[in-house]
This record gives sequence, C-alpha cells and structure tokens, in this order.
Amino acid sequence: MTTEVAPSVDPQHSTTHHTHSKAMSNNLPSMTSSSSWHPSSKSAERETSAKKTDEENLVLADPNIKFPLENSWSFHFYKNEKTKSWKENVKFITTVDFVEDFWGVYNHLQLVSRLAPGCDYMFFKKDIPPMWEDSNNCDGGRWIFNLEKKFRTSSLDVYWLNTLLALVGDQFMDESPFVNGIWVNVRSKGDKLSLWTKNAKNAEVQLKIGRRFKEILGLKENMLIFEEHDENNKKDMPLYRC
Ligand code: MGP
Repeated sequence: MTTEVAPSVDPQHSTTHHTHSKAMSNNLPSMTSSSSWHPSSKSAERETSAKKTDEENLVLADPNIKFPLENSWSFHFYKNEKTKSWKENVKFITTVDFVEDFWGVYNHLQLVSRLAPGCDYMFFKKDIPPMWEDSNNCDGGRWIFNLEKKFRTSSLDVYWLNTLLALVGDQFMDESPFVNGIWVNVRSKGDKLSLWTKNAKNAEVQLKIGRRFKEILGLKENMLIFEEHDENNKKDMPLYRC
C-alpha cells in the first residue's frame, strides 16, 4: 500500500465491516477436499484431507496473510481551492492491493456525507488517473446517478460503499475491463455518483454495465444516464439510459 496525501480523517469513524467481497472469497483456499470414487482411496483421502484442512486453518489463522484484490485500486480526493487549477486540486490518497488494506483505508476516511460541499472522492483502477485526458478515459463516458441533497445523510454513504464493494469484488464480471472507476461529487445543488467507463460507443457493453450498476444501487428504471466525456460528441440528450 503506497500513500502520498491523506485528506481529513475522522478517527471517531471506525465502523468495522466484515463483509466478504467476492475477491476475498475467491482467494480463500478451497475448503472442499478432492473426491475420488474409488473406495480404497477413502482413508488416504481422509488423511490428506485432514492435513489439508489443518494447513488451511493455519493459513486462515495467520494474521500476516492478506487476501489480494482482483485489481489494485487508488483513492483520490478533490477539494475546490480557488487559487489552484482543477488538476492541482486532485490529490492521490493511496493504492490498495488487498482486501484488508481496502477496509483499513475506507474505515479511516471521512464519510462521504460528511465531506464539505465542493469535495469529491474518486476510486479508480491503479493505473488510471481520474481525468478525461487519460487515454483510458478519453473515449469513454460515465453512468451518472443524481441524488437530491436531502438524501445525503440517509443514503449517499450506502450507495458509495456498495459501489466500492462491487468494484473490489469484481462484480462487473466480463465488463470489468471496461470499468475505470467511480466518482462521487458532494454539491450544494445535489450529489452525484458517476461510474467511469471505457469505450462509450460500445452500446452493448455500456448497457450491461449500466444495468449492473442499477442493480448494485437498487434503482428503478431510467434513473441512470450515460454521457460521453468528449465535449465534441456530447449531445443535449444522454447517450444511453437505464
Ligand atoms: P464535472 O464535475 O465533471 O462537472 O466538472 P459537472 O458534472 O457539471 O459537475 P459540477 O457540479 O462540479 O460542475 C466540473 C469542472 O471540473 C469541469 O468543467 C472542469 O473545469 C473540471 N474538470 C472535471 N473533470 C472530471 C475534469 C477532468 O477530467 N479534466 C480536467 N482538465 N478538468 C476537469
């Protein structure tokens, strides 16, 4: 885990989450022993299996073992300081490669709902900077969910956490390589979650991602809109909806 700049941290906020992400369960050693149909192999198999289970329990009990994520992810923070450029206001926080590090960072960051209006968190794949200009983003776009300010305290943190878990748990499956990251804007006029994706023109991929995002957030029809980053392609209407 590499750390550069940390935003305001709330030491009081240390909710412990024990949710196992798919990434974690994927990496747990298999708890089932191999099975053979041949009767004479049974006792040897039981012995091997007992030995294996002992080893697995030792691995699980070892406090030094960490569970790798499918992808490494970076947290970033944005604070609107008027004297600085937009790029200067984007601060890298840290990269997480393991389930345990993800929770360590998440639990020590200020909750989204407690950020000052004008601030953002971004959670992007390690090698993808959160900006349009990057080659991974420039031909992409974002699935946007607008949330009225009155729902900030009751819902924003849950939407944010559920999306983070979906990303670290690799829940976009075959479309995961097209998912770059998630962005949350806290604004006085209303908050916004944006899922950044690659290859905006690929309608099939984008709609699969959009539908999955809709399920993760538990939204009704037509609450998500997709727009391209490229100003030249942007229309008055969203490119897709779901
Ligand atoms: P925004 O947050 O994407 O605009 O960008 P939006 O969704 O209209 O929300 P707002 O309520 O914050 O306005 C707002 C502004 O930030 C843009 O107009 C740019 O000036 C700057 N900005 C945002 N992003 C994501 C980028 C980026 O990737 N690169 C650069 N250079 N500027 C950006």
